[in-house]
Amino acid sequence: MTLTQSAPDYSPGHWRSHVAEVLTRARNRSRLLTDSVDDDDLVRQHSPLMSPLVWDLAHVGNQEELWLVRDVGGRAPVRRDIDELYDAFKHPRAERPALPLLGPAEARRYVSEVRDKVLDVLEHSPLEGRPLLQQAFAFGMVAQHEQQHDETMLATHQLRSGGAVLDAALPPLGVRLPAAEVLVPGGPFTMGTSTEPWALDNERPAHDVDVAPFFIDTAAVTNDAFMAFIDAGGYDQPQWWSAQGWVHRQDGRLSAPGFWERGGDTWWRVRFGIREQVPPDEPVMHVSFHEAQAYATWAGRRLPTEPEWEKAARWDPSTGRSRRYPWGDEDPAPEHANLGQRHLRPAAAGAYPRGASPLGVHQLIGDVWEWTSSDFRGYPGFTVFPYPEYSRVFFGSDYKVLRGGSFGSDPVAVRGTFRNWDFPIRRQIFAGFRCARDAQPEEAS
Ligand code: AVJ
Ligand code: FE
Repeated sequence: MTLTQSAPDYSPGHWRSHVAEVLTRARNRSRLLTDSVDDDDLVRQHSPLMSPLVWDLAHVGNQEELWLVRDVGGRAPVRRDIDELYDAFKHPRAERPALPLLGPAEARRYVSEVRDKVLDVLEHSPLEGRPLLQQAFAFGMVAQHEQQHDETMLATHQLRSGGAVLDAALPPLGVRLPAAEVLVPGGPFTMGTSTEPWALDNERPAHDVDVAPFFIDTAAVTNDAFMAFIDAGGYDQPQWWSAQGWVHRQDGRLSAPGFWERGGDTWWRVRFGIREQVPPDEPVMHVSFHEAQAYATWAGRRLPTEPEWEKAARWDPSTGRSRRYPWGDEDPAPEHANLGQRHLRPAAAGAYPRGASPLGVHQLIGDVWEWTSSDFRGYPGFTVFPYPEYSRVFFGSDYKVLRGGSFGSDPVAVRGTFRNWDFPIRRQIFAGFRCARDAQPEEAS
């Protein structure tokens, strides 16, 4: 039995205004992230793991041109000559600074010329007919793409050296949660979606998955808890690490999360150009999958699988239905989750009581991406849409899935079904984790 939400059925007029809003929000953010540094910082490579910010900017414009100006709009190319430069598969990130890229002023002119044409295409498109047009899918895909690169650019800001250029209010304070973990009863639930209008191909189709009963943490693992692992010698004890994880720890000489430094008997961190004491009750972040897994093993627990994470986030025990978000079917609002770069850090546990799932699991959406133990693979019945380079080429055992989005993820680019993935050694993304464990038979009801 599959129970899912019915497809929102909106008119082309609804989609036109919604698309204009999300595209504008994405562009305002791209501008903030690129106007806040000087030209030298825009063209420089702050880390071999990242593109120069000016590459991300023009790449966003180029994807928008390919999908919305040329494909959806059927219009003449703006700059066919630069397609190759901004094709992520032609040039790995480390090579990008040496390419004859558009300079900052040219890149800004290019993206705004493309945007002007896209707004005209939007006005004239029927937003029905071809699958790419239905429910404005291609526009939603492009808005999500820009926001994904904005989050990547935010990670580049975190890696750049020099003083602070970004500023934001503090997130709401944490509130003590009634329980550290909750039981998720066993049984089937509906994973993925066939109805969410802007869900990407890897989130589809909806399918039932049977999950054994398990416990999951009500909040992400904190800096304080992670310090206990460090203090206990966890980074020096191979028994907590997988074989691959131990190689990663040795090669990287890891002894603490990324951006942490020891000063006397205190841990400090640099966060967007500000050096500060590591706040004990914030979720730990800038840990690799391997560090997350080692912590969980040391704690006598494990990472949740991807189906477990999604069941904890979406399954409503009173109806048996899977929700769009932990709090229900409404789009994220500021009281639900720490999303959209409104704050420049994750919030402490309990800060978003309105965003909790029916079972009482908090902050599954926003704050930090959460590593799961699952490889990134297509769901049963997966079909490429609209291009294999978004998801399919990454399927396999090289990548681990992350769920839920971070404080740097825009609401348009996160859902209960949204799947992110990265190499298990990656630490520059805004990722943390929560732990899970099997329920024993006597605990399982
Ligand atoms: C889904 C975040 C892994 O940034 O590599 C951006 C998204 N795909 N441009 C990435 C993406 C093409 C992707 N992630
Ligand atoms: Fe991209």
